[in-house]
Amino acid sequence: MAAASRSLLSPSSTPYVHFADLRSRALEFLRIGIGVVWLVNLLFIVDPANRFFPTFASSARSYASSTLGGPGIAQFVASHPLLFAAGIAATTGYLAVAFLLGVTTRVASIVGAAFAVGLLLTQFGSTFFFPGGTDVGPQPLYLVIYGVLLVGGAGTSLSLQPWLRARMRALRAEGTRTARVSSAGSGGWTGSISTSRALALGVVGLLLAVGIGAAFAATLPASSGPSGASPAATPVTYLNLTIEINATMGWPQYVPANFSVPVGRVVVTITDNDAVANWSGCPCNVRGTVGGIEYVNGTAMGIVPNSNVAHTFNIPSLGVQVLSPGQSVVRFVVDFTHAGNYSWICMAPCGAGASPYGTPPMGLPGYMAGTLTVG
Ligand SMILES: [Cu+2]
Repeated sequence: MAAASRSLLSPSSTPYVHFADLRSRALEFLRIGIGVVWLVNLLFIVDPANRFFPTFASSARSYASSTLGGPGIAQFVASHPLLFAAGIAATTGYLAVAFLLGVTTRVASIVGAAFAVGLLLTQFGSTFFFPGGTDVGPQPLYLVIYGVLLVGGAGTSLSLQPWLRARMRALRAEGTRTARVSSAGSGGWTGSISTSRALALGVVGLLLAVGIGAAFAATLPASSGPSGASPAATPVTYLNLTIEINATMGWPQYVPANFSVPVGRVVVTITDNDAVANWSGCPCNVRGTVGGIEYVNGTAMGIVPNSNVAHTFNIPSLGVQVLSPGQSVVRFVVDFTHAGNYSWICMAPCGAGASPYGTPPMGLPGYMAGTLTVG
């Protein structure tokens, strides 16, 4: 480590950093490891069971509440699902091939780092939030790995690139001498390169990405509608619930507590007339709704501030959780795909006794529990 640090930091060292065999082998395993990560991502994307493409728009929209600088980017991505889903799939495929085979690893490191930064910025609010954190959690680690690969090169002894370069050289040798291309260093693309060349490659890559993206955005139509590209989820039913104080008991209750909806997409509105209530320790992440969000007084939220959560609306068997702040109107969308009777409950400690988790109306049917019939 000390030797490497010296050669990296020494002002008299050349821009080409030379690593010991062991170190370069370690770099290669790092490269192959990140290639395996991208291969797993690619398999997830292409497996129809994961519905990556059909649910892309709503997934993108679910990051609106956690995007640094506002929901604009997530909403733009959600309104161009074809462009961004295809772009992410293509990028994932390229990174898997590049890192696994050791081809154009320098460019792949820059592309991967740009991708990681994009994910970090758009999902910033949920990156360090547990539970409910997303797969964006390891992105800072990935950034470090890309940095190491970019600075150190990714090694060549286990990669396809030297063979490809030899082929290219052989082909070029058959051509004219005027087509000679000078190549700096022995390692070429996978070897160590100077900072200026890495920067130049980065700028070229960025310009290419922006150009291709702009071309796609200009040619592909934006999908319209409040819920993105899910025409299969129609027809839409509207369900209105209120939370009121029962005049006789003085307890809050859902009205109605038992209700029916048809199979399909249901837009639920909960008008919570109960008082404002802090719930410290609230697992306040929205789950099971379209896009993983709810609207509180018109604002999209994936995580609701626990400074005011009076009640929740949970359907445990469907993994649905919606938070209801006091004195607010909550709206969310759920796609019910199967007919049946589903129990719903409120999970917020709203009992009127000394222990609010265990006293009525908490858990009391007709107040903070009931049955939802689908079909
Ligand atoms: Cu409650």
